[in-house]
Amino acid sequence: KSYRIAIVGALGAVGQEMLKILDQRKFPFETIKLLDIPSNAGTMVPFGNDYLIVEAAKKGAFSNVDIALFSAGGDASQELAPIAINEGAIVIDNSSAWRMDPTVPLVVPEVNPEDVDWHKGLIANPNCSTIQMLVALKPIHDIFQIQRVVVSTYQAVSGTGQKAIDELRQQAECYVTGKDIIPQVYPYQIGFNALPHIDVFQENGYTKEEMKMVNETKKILDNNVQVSATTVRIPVFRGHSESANIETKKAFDMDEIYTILRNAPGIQVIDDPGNHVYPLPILAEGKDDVFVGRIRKDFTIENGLNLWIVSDNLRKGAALNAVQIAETLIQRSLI
Ligand code: 11C
Repeated sequence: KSYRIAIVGALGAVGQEMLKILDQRKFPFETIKLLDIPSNAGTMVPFGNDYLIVEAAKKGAFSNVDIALFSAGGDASQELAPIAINEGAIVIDNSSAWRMDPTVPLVVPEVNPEDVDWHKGLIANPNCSTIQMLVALKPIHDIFQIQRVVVSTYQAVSGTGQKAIDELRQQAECYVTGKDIIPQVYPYQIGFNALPHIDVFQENGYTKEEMKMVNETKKILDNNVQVSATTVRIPVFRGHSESANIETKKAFDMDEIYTILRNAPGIQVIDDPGNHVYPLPILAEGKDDVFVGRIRKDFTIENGLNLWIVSDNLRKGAALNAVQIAETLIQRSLI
């Protein structure tokens, strides 16, 4: 069987990656419809030996669509996802619009694939920094019961979108040519800097990105897992990195941790620090796995563990996870 797919926000960084991944994974599609803002309609996008022509994302565009992959921002999702569902599509939404809605499953296929079973037309794709952390935590949690995680992130500018990718490149050019750097996307220069600020600040002093890691972890993995997050934007184009300090309820041996991580789905252990081998964002770029390294015991508490977790934020953090949710729907005979 094959399926009629739509990508909403098809010209964005994640939309383009979705198209690439459908092709690379040989997803069983019958047709692929590219939808974007009306002013982009008519744009020709190379695909295989041919082109796909972008159409306007609007009412009526979803009547011949089985699965609509949305990555056009929260406002577009809020407006168009109910229309798409009404026209017969199952929506997999990459925005944060519905993630915490109790009637909407929030799914990382390596962690909670069974949650797709109770969807009512819409399945939410989690935030990129949450996804890669949970792929690494899940196999450890299953056996040793994680109680608390203290995580600091080092996030690439592509998480913000194409305009931030352009801005970092431009600031690097200004820096080497001695021109003034005028920040536009972020409140400060991102080139050669680190900004402890991703998304808007909440009343509790944390940013929205930090609270996504806290709340999405509870919904996806386990309501009893406590997360304390500090999210930081760094001048990397692609690939988010995370330093996670983990406290488990049950005692573990480091050998067990290595074995569990090496055998877990979606994880590649890269850990030979003596030979300078550890996960790096430039090595994760374009790859599907979550890379885990710097695996070491935290000797300051009884059951403590430190991990360095890196993944391509546009792939596993967004487009790939969304396509894997679609594959999960097929595997579980839900479509
Ligand atoms: C970033 N994590 O790196 C964000 C991007 O809720 O889907 C994704 C925001 C989201 O800036």
